[in-house]
Amino acid sequence: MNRLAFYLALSSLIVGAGYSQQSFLLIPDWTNDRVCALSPVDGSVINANFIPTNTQLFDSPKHALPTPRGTILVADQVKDAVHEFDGFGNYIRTIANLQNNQIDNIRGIAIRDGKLYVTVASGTLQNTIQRFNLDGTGQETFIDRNLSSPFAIYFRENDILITNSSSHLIQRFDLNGAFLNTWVETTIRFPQQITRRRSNGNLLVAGFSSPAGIYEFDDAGNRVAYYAVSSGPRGAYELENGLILFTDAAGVKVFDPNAPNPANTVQTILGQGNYQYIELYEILLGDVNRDRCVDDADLLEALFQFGGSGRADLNGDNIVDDADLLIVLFNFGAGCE
Ligand SMILES: [Ca+2]
Ligand SMILES: [Ca+2]
Ligand SMILES: [Ca+2]
Repeated sequence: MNRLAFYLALSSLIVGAGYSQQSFLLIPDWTNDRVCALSPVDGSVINANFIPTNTQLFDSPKHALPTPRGTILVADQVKDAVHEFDGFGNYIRTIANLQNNQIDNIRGIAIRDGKLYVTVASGTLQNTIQRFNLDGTGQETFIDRNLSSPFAIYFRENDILITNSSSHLIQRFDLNGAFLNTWVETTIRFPQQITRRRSNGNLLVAGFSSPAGIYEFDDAGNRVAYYAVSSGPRGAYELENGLILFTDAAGVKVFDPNAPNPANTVQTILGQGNYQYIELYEILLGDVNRDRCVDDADLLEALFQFGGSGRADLNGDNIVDDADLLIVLFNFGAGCE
C-alpha cells in the first residue's frame, strides 16, 4: 500500500469512528425557548439544549438557519428579532429586531447569495419580505404584495415559493420578487415549512390546519402524497435512513413514508416541547471552529489542544491527538474562498 492510500484508509477509519464532528439538524422549541440538535441520519437527539433555554433572547424561536460562514441565525416570532449564534450555539449578536427594523411577527427566513430574507406578518411592514445583508445592514422591502401572513420562504433554482397562513396559498415569485402565480391549487391549509426530499427530489410541505398533515408535491406542484401523521405539523425533513422527521406542538416525531399506513408508524423522538422548522447544519470535516473553511486557525486549535481535550477532538475519542490533526490536514483548504 502506498503512503497516500495508507493515509486515506486511516482517514476513513478516523472519520468512520467519528461522533463529535457530525452534522446535525437544528430545531427550535417554543416551550423551552431553545434550539435542539438532532441527527440527520436517524433523527436521534444529539443535544436537546444545543442553544440552551434563553428567555431573554427567545419567546417563540421559529427558524434556526445556518449562514455560509457557519454561524446560525434564529428568527423569533414573538421577540421580533433575528439573533446570530456561532456553530457551537454561543450567542454573538442580534442583527435585526422590531425597534430598529420594524420586523413584527416574523416566521421563516432564508439566505440566498449573501442576503437574508425575513417574513413579516404584522406592523408597518405587514405582509412583506424584508431583505438584509447577513450582518443586518442594508434593509429593503423585497416583496410587498400577494402575501397574506407569510410563514416560510423556499428558494428553488429559478423561483421562490412562499407559504401563507391567511390565504392558505403557496405563492410563487421570480428571483427578483415579482409575483408569478399561485403555485398549487390544493386543499392544503395553512402551509408552513417547505423542504426537499433527498430520495426523490419532491417537496414536503407541512399543512398546519385541517386536513393537516405532511403534503408531498413534485416541482410542478402536483400532489403526489399526503401523510395524515399530525394534527398540526410545522416542518418535515427526510432523514438519511429514509424515514421522515416532522415537528408539531407535542414533539419531534418520525414516520415511515413507505409503510402501508404511514400514520401507524409515527414515533416520538423528542417530546415535552413545541417544535418548529427543521434545518440541516453541515460541518466540514476538519473545520474545528465551524466557520466553513478549514485553514490555519483550525490547525492551530488542534495543535494548542494537542494531548488534551477540546473542540479539536474531531473524532470524539476524548483526546486531541494526531488522528484529529490528520483530519484537519487532509481537509485543509476545504470551503475557503
Ligand atoms: Ca416560549
Ligand atoms: Ca475553520
Ligand atoms: Ca480525538
